Amino acid sequence: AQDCLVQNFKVMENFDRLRYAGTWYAVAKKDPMGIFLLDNIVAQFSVGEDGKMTATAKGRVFLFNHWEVCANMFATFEETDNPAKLKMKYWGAASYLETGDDEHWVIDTDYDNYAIHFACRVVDTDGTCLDSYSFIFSRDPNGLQPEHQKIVTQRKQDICLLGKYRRVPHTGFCDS
Ligand code: DAO
Repeated sequence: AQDCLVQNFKVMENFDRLRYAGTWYAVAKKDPMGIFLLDNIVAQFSVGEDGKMTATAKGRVFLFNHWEVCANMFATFEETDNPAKLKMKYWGAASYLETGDDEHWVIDTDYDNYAIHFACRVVDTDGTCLDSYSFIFSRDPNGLQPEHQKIVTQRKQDICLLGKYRRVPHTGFCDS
C-alpha cells in the first residue's frame, strides 16, 4: 500500500546532471496553489565549469489576472546529500515576475526522452504533501512515446499525483 509520505518518495538513482542538461519541454503539469506558469513551458538546464546546475525557463503567464506575457525565468540549484534532490532558487528577468525557493526533485528520467519533476512546497503535519507542483518533461515538444508514457503514468501514481495533471500546450507563444 501507498503511504504518500513525501520523505518516502523514490527519486532518480545516481542522478547525472550532465545528462539531464539541455532542453526539456513541459508536456504536462500538476499546478501548485497560486499557479504561475500556464503553458508553452520550456526549460533549459546547464552545468557550469564549477559543476553547478542552472536553468533558464520560459512560459506563458498571466500577470494581475489578465495581462498575458511570456515570462523569462532563471534558476540556480544547490545540491543536497541526494543528487536527485536539489534546492532551487528562481527569479524572473522582469521584477514583476515571481521569485521563490523550491525543491527540485527528479523522480525519474531516461535523460533522452522523459523526466518527472516534483516539488513539494508545504509538507502537511501527517507527512503528505499539502502543496506541490510537478512537471512532466519531454525532449520532444510533441509529447512522449507510448512506452515512456507508461513509465510516467506509473511514477505519477508513485508520488500520489495520478489524475492531477493537465496537458501543457506548445503553441509557439514564447518562441522567437
Ligand atoms: O508554475 O506554478 C508554477 C510554479 C513554478 C515556479 C518555478 C518557475 C521557474 C523556474 C523553472 C525552472 C525549471 C523547472
